[in-house]
Amino acid sequence: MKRLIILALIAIAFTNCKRTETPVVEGSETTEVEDTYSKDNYTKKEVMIEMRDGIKLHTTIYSPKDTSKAYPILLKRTPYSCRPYGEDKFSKKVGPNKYLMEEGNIMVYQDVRGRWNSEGVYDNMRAFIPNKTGNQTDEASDTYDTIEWLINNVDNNNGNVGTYGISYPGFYATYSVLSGHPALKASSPQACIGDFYFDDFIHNGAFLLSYWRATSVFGYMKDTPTKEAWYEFPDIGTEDQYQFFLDAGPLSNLDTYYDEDNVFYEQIKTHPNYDEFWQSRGIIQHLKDIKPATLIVGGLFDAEDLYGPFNTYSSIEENSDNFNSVVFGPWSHGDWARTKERQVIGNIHFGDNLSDYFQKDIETPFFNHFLKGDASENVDLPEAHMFDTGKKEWASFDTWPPENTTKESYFMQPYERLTQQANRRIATSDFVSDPKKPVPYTEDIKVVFTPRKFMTDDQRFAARRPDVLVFETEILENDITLAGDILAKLNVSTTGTAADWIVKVIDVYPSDMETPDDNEDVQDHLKLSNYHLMVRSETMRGRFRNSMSTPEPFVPNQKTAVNIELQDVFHTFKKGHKIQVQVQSTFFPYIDANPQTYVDNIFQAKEEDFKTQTHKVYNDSSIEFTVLK
Ligand code: PG9
Repeated sequence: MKRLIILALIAIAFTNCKRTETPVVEGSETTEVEDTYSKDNYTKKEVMIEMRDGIKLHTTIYSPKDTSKAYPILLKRTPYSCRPYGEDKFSKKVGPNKYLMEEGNIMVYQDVRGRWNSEGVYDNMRAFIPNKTGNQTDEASDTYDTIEWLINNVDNNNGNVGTYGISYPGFYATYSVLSGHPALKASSPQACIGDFYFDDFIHNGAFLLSYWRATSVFGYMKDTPTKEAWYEFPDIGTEDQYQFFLDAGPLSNLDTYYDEDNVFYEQIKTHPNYDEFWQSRGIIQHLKDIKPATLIVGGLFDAEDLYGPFNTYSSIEENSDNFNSVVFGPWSHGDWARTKERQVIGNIHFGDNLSDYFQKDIETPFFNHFLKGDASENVDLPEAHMFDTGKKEWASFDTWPPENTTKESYFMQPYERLTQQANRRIATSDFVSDPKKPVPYTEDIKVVFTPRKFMTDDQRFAARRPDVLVFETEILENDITLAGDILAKLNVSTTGTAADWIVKVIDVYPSDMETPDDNEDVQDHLKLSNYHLMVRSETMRGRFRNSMSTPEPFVPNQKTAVNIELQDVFHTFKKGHKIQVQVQSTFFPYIDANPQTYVDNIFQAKEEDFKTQTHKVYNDSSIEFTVLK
């Protein structure tokens, strides 16, 4: 009865909940000027560049006032706006970093088709058309037409163009290398989305409920160019998003917030499987025979886009002969473009001036070499520059993953043991999974635009729940360094016909680990003693265990293989630490709760489909690490 009253109250609350204020969206680095450097040293022009099909795209051009020399063009195409609009209003920072700004480059920003002050119709992760005919367009042709106009109309350019961007802008940077324009010599896709079925909104078929509000930013289409936001975040009337989503129950109860005008959310709901809708929008498949030099950048604790940068780098590396390099640091989403000195994520301090080092000693030399220097000479940059998040130091490799690695398996044994030998006697570790009492993905209940900080959260709160299985090594007698991907090979059963499986890899700090008195990073209720640092996690919606496109129910109580690939790590588990693996079936509200009863489309599941089930993990389940020799 209580739930019915709650649902009734929610239904009443939903009807007229629209937040009126215009949210400033993540990723829009352009802000009103405080620092006058850009205004003092750059001129600003705003133009509408016509594409081959007649659609005009808003383009903002910042040119150095010093016209004594020619400059490359650094282009960022974005869905997040070219704000501030107006030729008399300057962004505080122009370009990828302050070094490139102060050296002088022509910095260009463009609203992509269908966004903000550009004309046209937006399409999320617009599909690349390899053999366009006539006036057919995609983001590659829009990039080509834009570069062609810039090269021929912007004064003082040296004929060389670079592209860059973080996250969605990173996707457009990746897309740019498919344009084929000869002036495009270098591109730096950073935290670049590769495929929305594995980045951001969905992970291996599980919908990221934590992104539900963000669908409003990309779902509502505008019909005319605008310099003001046309979308609104729903006002959920609380700061406790765990409780909000828990009380909402089945996803269909959220439909009162969005009507069919939220085109993107409608698409997510009607394409639960990895079908042609999603497959056609993935860009990784097209990254072959790439000509411009590429610098792929990511954060090892990036909660939004890990699949994208790792697979963008590896696909280009396998299928092209260009200069292709990769940098992954101890960063969350976009940290490397910021200027904070202390690099801290959650409770963990990784070092100082790491972003500035990247901007000054990697990103700036990369663009200078290929856009200003003699690109025929070898650039003095490593193929792979990676940060060991356990040792907290950089290392360079000739390849990524490194060649000198081996695969080592650890088995999930009863009594919470993780061992390199599997016990021959079959046994299971069991837990009861209640979708109405889901495991929180973090202790932080606050409403977020998208999850970020949780990637280094302490996992003791989860380890102490009966619906989270824990498997842990003895205290390590030697360091062990993981350098590459991780593969969880679960053998499971459930009393139900559907289940999600989440695997977390955790670095357990020693119990005598001290928390420095001046350590303002660690939350008051925590200490680094016995800290359970999450190094990597991943989710698999069990119905997609054999195919992302063809879902299958579980047969109740039948032992079933579920393999989950976790994205690459570079982490040394030091002597005295322990490796811990956690397995659970809810991760809320990071992902939506699985009803644990097989239904064709979970977005249409009913209250009665949600059932408590008992899950088992067999002791021949293992986790395979890529270990640096
Ligand atoms: N990849 C990030 C994102 C995409 C879509 C919704 C929310 C976040 C980003 O572009 O920042």
